[in-house]
Amino acid sequence: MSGNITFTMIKPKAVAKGYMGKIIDQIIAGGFKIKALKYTKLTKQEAEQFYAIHKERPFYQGLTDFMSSGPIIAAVLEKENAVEAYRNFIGATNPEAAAEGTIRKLYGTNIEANAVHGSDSDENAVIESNFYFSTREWNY
Ligand code: IDP
Ligand code: MG
Repeated sequence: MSGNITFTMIKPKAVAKGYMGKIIDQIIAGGFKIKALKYTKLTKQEAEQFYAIHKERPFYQGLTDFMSSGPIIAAVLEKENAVEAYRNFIGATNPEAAAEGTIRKLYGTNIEANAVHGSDSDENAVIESNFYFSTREWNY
């Protein structure tokens, strides 16, 4: 089961620009099934906890300020080989380097405000899903 799920967020800038409907449409059209979905906002402390793995990186303060700056969409997605499939689907971290037609290329503003998050491993997909949702909300 865990090999078939990934976790995503639509980041504050993309929500603020009104792209959430278009991005959700693209995710569904890409064959990802939505298992759980939430419109919410992170506190600075929650953003720091979510991105704790990056706390030594120079962009950590800016990233966690940004991620707590406005509402986001959190979602658990299901597809075969979901983590790798979704990372390929959304494009490279830097929207300028992302492939044409990908969500980050179409809706990203810059390397920080790159429209969406995607889990980097099956283990982190579970941890990140559990960060936002109770197990019964996504693991059914
Ligand atoms: P990923 O989202 O493609 O997995 P990570 O390296 O895990 O990329 O970085 C997490 C997030 O941190 C990125 O999605 C982006 O929002 C932000 N980020 C990564 N590198 C930079 C940078 O060099 N400057 C500013 N923000 C960055
Ligand atoms: Mg990452």
